[in-house]
Amino acid sequence: AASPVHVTVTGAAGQIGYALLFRIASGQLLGPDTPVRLHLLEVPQAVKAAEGVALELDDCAFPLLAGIDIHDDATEAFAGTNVALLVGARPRTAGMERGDLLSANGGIFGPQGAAINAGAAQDVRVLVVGNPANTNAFIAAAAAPDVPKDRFTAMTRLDHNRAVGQLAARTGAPVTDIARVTIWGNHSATQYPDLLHATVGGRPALEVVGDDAWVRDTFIPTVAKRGAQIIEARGASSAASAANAAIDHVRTWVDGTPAGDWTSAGVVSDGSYGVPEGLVSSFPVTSDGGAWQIVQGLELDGFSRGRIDASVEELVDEREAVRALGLA
Ligand code: NAX
Repeated sequence: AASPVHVTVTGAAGQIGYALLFRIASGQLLGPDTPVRLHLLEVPQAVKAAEGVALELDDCAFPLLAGIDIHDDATEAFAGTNVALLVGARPRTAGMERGDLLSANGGIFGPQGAAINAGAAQDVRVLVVGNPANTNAFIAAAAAPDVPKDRFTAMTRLDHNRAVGQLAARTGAPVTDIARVTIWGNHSATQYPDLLHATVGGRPALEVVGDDAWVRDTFIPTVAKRGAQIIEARGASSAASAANAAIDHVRTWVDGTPAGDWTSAGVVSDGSYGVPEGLVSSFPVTSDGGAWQIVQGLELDGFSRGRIDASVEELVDEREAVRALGLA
């Protein structure tokens, strides 16, 4: 039998963790032939709850689950890990300024990046889900100078999947007919969900939709503010859909993108599309099963350029704030 792949999940006792761990253990993250060993990282006060989740995982008797370790120490949790899902973060609470939020999260993602640098496996792949995801990934990558920068990613796959869902609903096409949707920029309300290059059944999506006002006034804000709509309706933030997107992100990274299509992920910019090098920004990306590649050569109209620039400006501001705080 294959030896187990080590998967670390932080925030394991949280609501995304609860939706994520059972899917990983059932084989949906790495496929039906790959046993996994889970490492759950929590803050000390949530370790007991994480132990409860582990009891439930035991009770599933998953054939692929090769073991569970529970940690409250990042160095131990990331030792030897192949896939690191950084879900736990400090949420913004009432009265908290952005500086406070970045500083609290810097105190989490800096040490976790350092722990990954110190002990993760050579082939480690990191996905940051915890918000502000792009900048948390930037902080973690900065704290891991020996790990190639392209191993650090931030999740915009939920935004991508939301965009695919909205386009399918509008056009009546099955989601499998939709390709080349892109999320650009920050995982925040400034993100740019882009249909310029998208296709529906091989035809240009904008032509199939035939209504620029819908794209601008309905599609973009619906996708960008979907998180708030979920909170309003459910009384809690997206959890199962976020876990699903994390699964999709890693699965696509490891298995590769289908020919002719791409997905969206926050990756460290190489300067493509004028996004300053080093920022973790969402781009259209392909994978060959190894590393993400930013799709090159897409033509952008003035509207798209403006939307991308606005979101990237927010990322630049976050980077400056993080630097001013001495976090990266
Ligand atoms: P919960 O508050 O339910 O769970 C978070 C868990 O993280 C808690 O159990 C907490 O104890 C733990 N935690 C906090 N600090 C930690 C640390 N230093 N080490 C290990 N664990 C730690 O939040 P949940 O709903 O699960 O959301 C988790 C994060 O995902 C939040 O930051 C949230 O904003 C973010 N999201 C990101 C999305 C994305 O698309 N990138 C979408 C969904 C979600 O909003």
